[in-house]
Amino acid sequence: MCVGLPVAAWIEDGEAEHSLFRDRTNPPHGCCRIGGVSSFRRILSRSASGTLAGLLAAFTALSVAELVAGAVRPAAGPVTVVGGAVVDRTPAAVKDFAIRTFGQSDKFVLQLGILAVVALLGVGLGVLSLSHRRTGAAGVLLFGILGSAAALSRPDSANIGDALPSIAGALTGALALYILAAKAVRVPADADGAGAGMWSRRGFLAAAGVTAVAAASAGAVGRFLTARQGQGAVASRESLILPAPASAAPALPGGVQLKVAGISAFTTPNADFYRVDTALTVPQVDAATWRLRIHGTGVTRPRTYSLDQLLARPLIERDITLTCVSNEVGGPYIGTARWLGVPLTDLLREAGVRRPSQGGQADQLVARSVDGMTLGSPVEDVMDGRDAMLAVGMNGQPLPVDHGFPVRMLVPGLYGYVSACKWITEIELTTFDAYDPYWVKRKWARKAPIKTQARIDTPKPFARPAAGTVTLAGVAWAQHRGITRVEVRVDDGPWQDADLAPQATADTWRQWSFPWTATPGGHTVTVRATDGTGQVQTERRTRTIPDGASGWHSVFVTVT
Ligand SMILES: Nc1nc2c(c(=O)[nH]1)N[C@H]1C(S)=C(S)[C@@H](COP(=O)(O)O)O[C@H]1N2
Ligand SMILES: [Mo]
Repeated sequence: MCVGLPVAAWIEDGEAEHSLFRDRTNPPHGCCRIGGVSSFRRILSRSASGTLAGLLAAFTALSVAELVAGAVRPAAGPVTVVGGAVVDRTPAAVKDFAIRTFGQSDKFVLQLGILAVVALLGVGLGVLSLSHRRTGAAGVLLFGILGSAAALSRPDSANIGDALPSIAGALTGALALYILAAKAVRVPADADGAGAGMWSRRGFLAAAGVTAVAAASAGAVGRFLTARQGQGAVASRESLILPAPASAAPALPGGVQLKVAGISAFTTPNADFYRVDTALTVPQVDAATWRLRIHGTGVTRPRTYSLDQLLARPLIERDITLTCVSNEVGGPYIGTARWLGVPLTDLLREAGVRRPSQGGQADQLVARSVDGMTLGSPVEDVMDGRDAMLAVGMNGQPLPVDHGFPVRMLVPGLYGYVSACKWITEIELTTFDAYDPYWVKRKWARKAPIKTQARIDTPKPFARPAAGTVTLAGVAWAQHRGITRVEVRVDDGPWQDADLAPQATADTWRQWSFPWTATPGGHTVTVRATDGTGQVQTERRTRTIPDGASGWHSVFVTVT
């Protein structure tokens, strides 16, 4: 290595590379021109500059795309649209695995994965572009075309403008790669001595630095514009004043919340409420421009409502427990909130819709969200007198943006994926024969009433409680049928009745506890519930797909 040059080692390597070219015509001079080592350094140095050029080109492409997306439509950004396409095509088993492994960070992990793939592609194209500059740049453009195709095929894609972010990003990225690759391979024609090589290397580094700074600024401005687009939604949410309900929620009976450490809160705070959806960027809906359209088969009076029109109607307030079909036995995707909303049956009746059992033509209600998600519910269930609603409030607050602001649907007793459309904007009456909504296209069941389940909240699996009285406690649910009994079994012993907290309503979960006289050693405790129809929860274990997990929850503990 040539000592004495005040630059980083890999720049010296670059210098060695250029010197090596000259070695063919000039006698070697300096200190480190031994063939094997130098050509190794040369390759290393070439791949280092190719790698850097490719990474910067990818970074430039994504940042410019985010900038344009921020100006046009944030949801049309390449990471979001490609992520959305991946989510839509992910087989149920992989999705289940992702939810199990990464929980609610699954989307973050997906985005990191996409960035990693883009970085790798960038590196590949960067190294390629050192020898094939045009091909490298063309490669970037090709990914731009793929990105814009993904953008245009998203269900919420409104117009051709959604292709712009990917196109603009790819054009800039390709240009950056072309220029950087040119600088990276340039050998000064009349170079004489080590200095000239170093200067061309400096030219590359300077270009790389400028590119990095420009790309980072574009990305930052993009972020800023995206945040500003969301402010309309945030501001309209903050200024929304919820009307008082015409029909308030029945007061919760005293004691619905057991005083046992480690048991779930009866009412789940909004911040702790589980979230399950396919949205990579949460839809930011401005309440002022939001509309709900009701139309379709058997609708004699199609109508479109604004939020103010909905809020002017008599509202109901109800405690309802919502559950996700992807909840494993003992899983966390369940929560209870006090919801405020417009009774859905009233709106449907006004539109002329009748239940199928009363001669109505439509047996499926398809709800559509602003991001193109579709969820289908049985019209019979929605209109059978239960408190199906278009919710605007959650625990005294306007709906949080994550939970569907400004309006979401809820049907007590049905899993979320067949009832609980967030960011709803359209209700279409149709038939189960005529239309399969999003999850049904992906092999989930057309109809999915919530299965009876009991969960042990405390003790936690593998806990080591002290011998003596150990309080087993948890929740049980069978929405719209209610819970009438919970039983506990220790190891292979007899089933014993747990103590039940009062039932708030048939649409909410119910807490239970059991004072267990625990003896030292390993024990398995199991719980099962009986619903309001007298049906005992089945022992048969099923997977979550196609219509929800069944089986008993048990926990192994070691009593000390
Ligand atoms: N627009 C939209 N609504 C949706 C979904 C979705 O992916 N997109 N997921 C559904 C599912 S599977 C469930 S379980 C509930 C979850 O509601 P939460 O996130 O408020 O808990 O929302 C439902 N509504
Ligand atoms: Mo769900």
